[in-house]
Amino acid sequence: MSSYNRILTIQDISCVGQCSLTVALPILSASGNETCILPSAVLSSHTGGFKGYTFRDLTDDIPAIVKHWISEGIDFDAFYTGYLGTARQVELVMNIINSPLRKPDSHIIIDPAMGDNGVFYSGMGGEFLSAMKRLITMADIIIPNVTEACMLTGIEYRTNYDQQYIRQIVEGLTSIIGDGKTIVITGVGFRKGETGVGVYSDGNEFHYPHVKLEKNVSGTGDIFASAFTGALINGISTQESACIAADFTLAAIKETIENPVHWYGVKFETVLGEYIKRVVRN
Ligand code: PXL
Repeated sequence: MSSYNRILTIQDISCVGQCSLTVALPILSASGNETCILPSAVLSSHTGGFKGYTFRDLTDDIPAIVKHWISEGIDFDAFYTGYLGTARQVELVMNIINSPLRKPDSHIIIDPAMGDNGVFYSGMGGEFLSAMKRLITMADIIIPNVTEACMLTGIEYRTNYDQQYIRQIVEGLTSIIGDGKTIVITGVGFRKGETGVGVYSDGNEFHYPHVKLEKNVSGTGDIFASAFTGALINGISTQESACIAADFTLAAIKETIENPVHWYGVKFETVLGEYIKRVVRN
């Protein structure tokens, strides 16, 4: 089933912290695909708990990088975006998706990485949100968590909710991105101690619940989105890709949960072998 695709992933390099590109690159490579990167910024660490991190915005480098690729006739089978540093960068990503780097059948997968637990990540806010609302209209698949889904739709963030609340969010997202798209929402749980992933497309609803482990760290959304993208690109259905990605993320959290020293991320590396067994089907 697997074929070899060229994926472009656009997100930051957080040098320390196991998120964004330091997660996407190994996981997508493990899925058996060529992974090209466009670093949106270089930070000494992620912004979720480290103090005094550095932030080098690479926005000004992006147009020349893209121009070079176009002059070389390079194109990509899939575009997968994660954390982007600024609203202007989001606009540049829209230009990339509209450029000759895209093929008619390229997959466009957008993780609107902006926040968690009801709040924006450090340094993000309204202007960024407006830009992200425009970017997601270009996606085939979006992968928000509940916080990001609420920010995008303007629906109040809640931690206790029922199916109707999630349906309202899905309707709101559909009205932004249009019909015929797939919405994958992470962190959806309807019972105490439960979380999970929801997959919604064209009126179809699928929910894969699993135990909620109390390890709230940056990067789990990136691990999920990268694992999901790798599976999907290998021809696995959106629902099965979501289950594989959820199982992988949970296994990675389990590897780390007992270790307070490893507070900043999760050890996905030690469970990559299990992921490969499920997504590489030659
Ligand atoms: O998607 C998580 C993430 C990625 N990159 C940076 C972050 C975070 C979350 O805090 O700070 C720089």
